[in-house]
Amino acid sequence: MRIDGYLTNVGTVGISGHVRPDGDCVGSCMSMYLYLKKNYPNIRVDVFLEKIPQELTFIKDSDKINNDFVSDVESYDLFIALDCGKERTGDAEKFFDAAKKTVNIDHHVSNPGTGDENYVVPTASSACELVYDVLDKERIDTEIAKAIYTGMVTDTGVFKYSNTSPKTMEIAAKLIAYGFDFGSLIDHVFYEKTYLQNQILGRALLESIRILDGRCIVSVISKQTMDFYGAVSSDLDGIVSQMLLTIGVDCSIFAYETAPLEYKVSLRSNGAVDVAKVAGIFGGGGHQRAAGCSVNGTYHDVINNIMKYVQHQLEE
Ligand SMILES: [Mn+2]
Repeated sequence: MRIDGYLTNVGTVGISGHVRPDGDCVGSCMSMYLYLKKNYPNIRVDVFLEKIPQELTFIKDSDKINNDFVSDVESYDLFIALDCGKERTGDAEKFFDAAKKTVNIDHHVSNPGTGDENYVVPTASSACELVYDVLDKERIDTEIAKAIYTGMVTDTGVFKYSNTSPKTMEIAAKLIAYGFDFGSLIDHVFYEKTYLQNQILGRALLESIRILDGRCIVSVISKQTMDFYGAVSSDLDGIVSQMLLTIGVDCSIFAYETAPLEYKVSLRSNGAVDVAKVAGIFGGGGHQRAAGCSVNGTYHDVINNIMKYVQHQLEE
């Protein structure tokens, strides 16, 4: 697919991604926006997304995103859905439905392709990788390259997850040739934490225990501790992954109290344990190496219950 092929006689373009936008969603929408604004100055382009995470606001023109999903254009000549099918575009779906022509670019295997024209490639690392594919490489600039690179970094966990392919790295190589500070960009969109987040990470690591001959590591944060730091659930992202990076550990379990006798549990594994199976027993789900569930009971009940199933798998 070449996006330039869909822009003849087009005066208005709408763009949207999925609800609760992440790096790939914002990166793909904004790189497409910046490309159209740069190369088609006479086309009106509107991007519709919910409020974006603070760490993505460095992307050029992200302050021009329409957050209230109100537009004086009733029917866009072209509407582009990125990083999702039309059903996940939230309040932008009405614009998609009313558009004269629609294009859907996505990398989710569950998306059958919801546009008049579709470029859905489940083997791609990210929607941003696919946006790079459809743009004319001669007409990309540094700001477009940064936006594309952002989504590739966040969706691959900094080129680490199994969705990272040789093609991903080839595209990333071409993007960094634009000369931006990719080290700072990676720190900013992926590794940086607030002081509060680092403090609560430290607390969780300090109070963790190892069980099953050190093959499993467990930690819990109580509601009282959350309140003490003024932490919300998103401040706990990444704790369970950090715990797994302990030598000798095959499985990490992190629980936090959401209400009295109610815990949200995250599980990670290096492959020795299928944590999706464990989470599934408690009504949760996920992937083999990353899963989650909610469990009721005291902290000790919750951990003992889950450990039974982890132990079972490790002994198999
Ligand atoms: Mn994505």
